[in-house]
Amino acid sequence: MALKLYYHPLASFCWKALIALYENETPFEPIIVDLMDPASSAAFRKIWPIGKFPVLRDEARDRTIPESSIIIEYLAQHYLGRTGLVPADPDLGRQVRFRDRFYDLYVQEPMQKIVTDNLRPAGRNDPHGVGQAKALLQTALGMVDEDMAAKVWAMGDAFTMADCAAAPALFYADKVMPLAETHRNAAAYLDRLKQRPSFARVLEEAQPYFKMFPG
Ligand SMILES: N[C@@H](CCC(=O)N[C@@H](CS)C(=O)NCC(=O)O)C(=O)O
Repeated sequence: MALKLYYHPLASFCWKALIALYENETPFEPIIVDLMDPASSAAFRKIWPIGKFPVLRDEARDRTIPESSIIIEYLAQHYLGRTGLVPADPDLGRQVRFRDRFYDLYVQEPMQKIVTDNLRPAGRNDPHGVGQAKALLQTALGMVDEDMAAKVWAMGDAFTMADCAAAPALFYADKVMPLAETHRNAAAYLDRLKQRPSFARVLEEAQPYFKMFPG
């Protein structure tokens, strides 16, 4: 198998890469990394010393591709399928990349800050940082709600990398700040994402691991 994906089925950034792979039914070998297991973690750090996943390995081209957005760009470039994910048009491409950045930096990262604070040792919590993350998440979700008032997907009718980023970001944001009552358009968008077969498959595969979620 040319492509290998190093990932964990519960990890939100890994979901981005999985959605892109499943969208186009791109064949790959899934390699689950268990960061709690010293051997699995050490083996993974040999591939990517930063130790964050997802990481794609393309044996055919002898390339190691870290970072979820870069993985999706790489797939769009070398393993193009029926869902383009990153439009070739420069202006549309920039808009997709902006929305991808928006969901990663202003939804997913503050959500992670809030969730991972629950994993800190007793007495080492960061209430100030969590407060800042909640305020940023609130602002970002308000913007998503406005942006999604009249669109099916983040870019309109076409499903793109921006939706790959939005799906995990909104799924987990909804766990820490429920959307249904306050952000109806964002909640409806999340429902559409959950029904998209690529994301539905990711969620189904994550089911056995949800008990590990520190919410
Ligand atoms: N900017 C990176 C972020 C990757 C990231 O934060 N991954 C998390 C899982 S969702 C991770 O590896 N966490 C383990 C750790 O930080 O030790 C990307 O887009 O791939």
